[in-house]
Amino acid sequence: MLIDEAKIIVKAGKGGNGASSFKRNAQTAKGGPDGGNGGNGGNVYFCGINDITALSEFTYKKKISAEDGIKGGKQNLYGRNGKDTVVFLPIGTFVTDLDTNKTFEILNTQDKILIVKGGKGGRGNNEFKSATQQTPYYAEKGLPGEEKKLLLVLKLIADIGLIGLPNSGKSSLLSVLTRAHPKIGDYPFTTLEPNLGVLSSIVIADIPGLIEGASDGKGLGIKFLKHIEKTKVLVHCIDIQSQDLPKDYEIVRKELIQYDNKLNEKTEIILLTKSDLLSKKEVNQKLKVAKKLNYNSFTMSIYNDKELSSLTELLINIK
Ligand SMILES: Nc1nc2c(ncn2[C@@H]2O[C@H](COP(=O)(O)OP(=O)(O)OP(=O)(O)O)[C@@H](O)[C@H]2O)c(=O)[nH]1
Ligand SMILES: [Mg+2]
Repeated sequence: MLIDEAKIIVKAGKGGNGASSFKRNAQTAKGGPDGGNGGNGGNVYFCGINDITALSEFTYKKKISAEDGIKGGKQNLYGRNGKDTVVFLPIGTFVTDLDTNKTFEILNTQDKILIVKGGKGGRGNNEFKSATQQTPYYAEKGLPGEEKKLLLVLKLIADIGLIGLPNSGKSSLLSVLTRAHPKIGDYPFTTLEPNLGVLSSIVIADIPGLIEGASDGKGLGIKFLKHIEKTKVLVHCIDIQSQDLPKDYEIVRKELIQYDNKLNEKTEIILLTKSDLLSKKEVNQKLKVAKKLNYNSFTMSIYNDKELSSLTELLINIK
């Protein structure tokens, strides 16, 4: 199951305490202060990774922390800094700070983004020695590390999104256009999570089918629509056997718009699928009806090589 959302707590390491001690050895019975400084707490960084499954790490692990700094020691021994933690998130993940509501996106694999900073280590008593105070006992405590509550939401990065009612042939289309092997079945809701495929460097996303009321949570709801927010083109699949093409078309359009009005502005093509199941005459009649809804309408059968190569060409050039 593709994990595309997670709520986590990220905590940086606490600074190590400074030490309070005085030099004592066989030669020195009452030496000066020699308490070393504590190390800084480790930071937590986020980095992008080309792995859409990377959020699955947070199914059980809800708290990410970096190591605390080590406390200072006698003989001016410095505590070492706590180790940093680097967390890898899929490119396209939106990170929202739940306290400030600020959001940013993980865009690439190069940047190492500081999320929470470790606390500063405390100074040892040696650092508090002065002309007037030769024997300070005081040593600083290490400061706490920053902590944030974050919401991670992955929005898949795809160029083309396949949408439509359940059973309209979306996954079948993905499997013939690309090398992806999504599950295909002659029943609704075969697809339970998004699938991605690549057609000569164009990424195509196949999402679970939508039904009337999806925006109110019916069927699998509209939570997968976030994965087509970034696409440039929507391929709206409608089973050519539909008894009421305009109605089936509108059901899906309505849910899209209810989710986000911006989806209304995307380039859309209608694909009347399973064209092999009707006579040529019936196919042409249906195509006429579809063209009234959207002039960019085509017919398609996964068993028809000619239609398949025209569609391939169209999708490659539409980008
Ligand atoms: N005859 C014929 N059958 C097709 C064609 N395309 C898909 N099918 C069949 O239609 C049924 C549904 O196909 P899927 O690709 O699983 O449909 P889907 O839109 O992904 O369905 P959900 O994941 O449930 O939303 C399967 O039985 C397919 O074999 C086609 O071009 N011709
Ligand atoms: Mg499917």
